[in-house]
Amino acid sequence: MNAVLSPSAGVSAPSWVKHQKLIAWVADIARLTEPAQVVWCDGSDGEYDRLCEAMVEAGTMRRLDPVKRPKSFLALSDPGDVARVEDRTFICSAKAEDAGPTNHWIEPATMRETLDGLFTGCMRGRTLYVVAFSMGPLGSPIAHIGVELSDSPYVAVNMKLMTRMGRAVYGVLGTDGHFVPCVHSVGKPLSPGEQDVPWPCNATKYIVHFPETREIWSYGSGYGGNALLGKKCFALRIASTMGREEGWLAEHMLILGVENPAGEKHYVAAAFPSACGKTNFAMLIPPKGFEGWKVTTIGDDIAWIKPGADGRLYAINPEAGYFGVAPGTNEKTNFNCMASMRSNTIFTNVALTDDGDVWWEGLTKEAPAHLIDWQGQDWTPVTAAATGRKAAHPNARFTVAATQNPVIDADWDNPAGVPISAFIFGGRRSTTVPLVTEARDWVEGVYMAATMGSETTAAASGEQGVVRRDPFAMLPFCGYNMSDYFGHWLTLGDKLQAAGAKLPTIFTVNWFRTDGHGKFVWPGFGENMRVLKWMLDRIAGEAGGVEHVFGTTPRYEDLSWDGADFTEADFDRITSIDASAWKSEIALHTELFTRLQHHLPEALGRVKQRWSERLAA
Ligand code: SAT
Ligand code: MN
Repeated sequence: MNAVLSPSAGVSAPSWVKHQKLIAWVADIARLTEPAQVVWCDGSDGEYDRLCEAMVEAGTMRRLDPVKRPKSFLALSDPGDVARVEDRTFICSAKAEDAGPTNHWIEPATMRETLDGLFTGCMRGRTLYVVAFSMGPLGSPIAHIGVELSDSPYVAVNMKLMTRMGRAVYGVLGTDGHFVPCVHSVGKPLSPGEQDVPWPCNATKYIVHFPETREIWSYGSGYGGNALLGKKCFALRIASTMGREEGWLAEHMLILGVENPAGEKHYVAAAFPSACGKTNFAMLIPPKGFEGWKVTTIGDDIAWIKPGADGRLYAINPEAGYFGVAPGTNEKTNFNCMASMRSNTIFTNVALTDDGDVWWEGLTKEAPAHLIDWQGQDWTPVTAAATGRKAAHPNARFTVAATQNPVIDADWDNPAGVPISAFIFGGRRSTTVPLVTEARDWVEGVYMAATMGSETTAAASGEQGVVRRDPFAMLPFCGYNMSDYFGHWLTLGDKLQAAGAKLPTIFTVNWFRTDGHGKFVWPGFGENMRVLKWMLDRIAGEAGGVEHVFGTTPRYEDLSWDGADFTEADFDRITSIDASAWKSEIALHTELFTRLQHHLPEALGRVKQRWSERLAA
């Protein structure tokens, strides 16, 4: 760690920073934001420990019990800063139509004026941390570099767990390498002598992207994707625009490896909206009856995918850690995740037990008799039953380095990436959408992904449980016009097919259908392995299914039920296709397409036409 006490005297960078433009930019931002000091993070363990210790002293984090949860911390956020703020997220392209109707657009010059006002002096009394990070394996041809300037030490330590961060990155950057500039402030300057609060933030929030200049500015929030700018801001919103220009894909997808007992291995990438179980799926443990099968994790949230020389699509996980939802996670739902966070973990907005450990809803069947809840208040099961108060916030998170995952894939850090055999798209739908469907071809697969709907979750602020269209699970994350994004997928598919490549097979899944009492019918978690195996068998041409209007869905006998007791009646309940529900569903597709009609690829309209005709027949 290298501190410079007087930014007004210029920013003197450590000797390992050789990039003059970067140094000049840091000086510019320091002049604008007026921090008390500038610290160039080297990414070392010592620096991490010092920053954590300082946050413990400041009351931002508390150290958990060193035996129960070694080297782990709990941070409780401001109750007004608990999730991504989609209504405060802006795509400031030169033209409104390039942001498209699904993004909030503000004309760039106007936004720059607003930001100038907000950022002037906004870091007074605070430290500006210079956080250089690589999204993807250091030096990988699929990776890209970002530099986040943040006045939050919580951001600095989370970035250390979530990315390849610090000194080594400057080696890759050299004297003139490209980086995405990311400026972040909690928006709470301190006057001389002013006492800081444990979780500084501002009621005014702006999460701003300039796709043309590949810049990110974030103000007012210290939480998750609002503040850890490598994640959704860079790796999805900015990267999706880069991918469109350069012929690759930045997707809201986990990547997992699956190996059968014969040692044959495939990689699949799967897109689900936030808080729909991507981390659980990425760390799945094959159930009884699947002895000899192995599932390994490349990534749990984001995939960057580029065509290789052989025409296949190769994926990396741009991140190096997990920022996962804690509530609902337990030894049964995700054993490997629980193992990952036994130590070296930062928890945010979970509850604190009396013996210095953490707890959240769903961790154990019975809640402890007393807790300190995520707002720092006393909590007991009795008062909770009366008031409905949750001990942990529903969007409470853990941050942990990927290397803590016992089932991390051997190639997770391979600069070349891993070849993708299948894409899976899933929403959270209590009705209508069957357990699994294989698309007949790339275009129909793109259609299915484009029209995906999902019930909203606590990952974003706003009403929960309402169905919204969430194309490719990218609705809040696409940095440009959604219709152009569909077009990009179609064009890439055409190009690869024309070159003779075999494209990944596209599937859609829905783990979330409920019975008449609102209970999930499909057990999910490890049992999803049965669906995964069916997909791989389909790719190998070895599994049956019934073709219907939208593609192919397995019959009961097409899945392997070894070790399971799932009845055919239940299977029918979650694979049945109700023609009248689908007519309404298609009407919602029409609504979506009307909204997205500017640049909407005609091929998608043709698929809808074909399906509607078949449904009517
Ligand atoms: O807050 S994050 O964007 O990092 C998490 C999520 O919404 O998936
Ligand atoms: Mn996500």
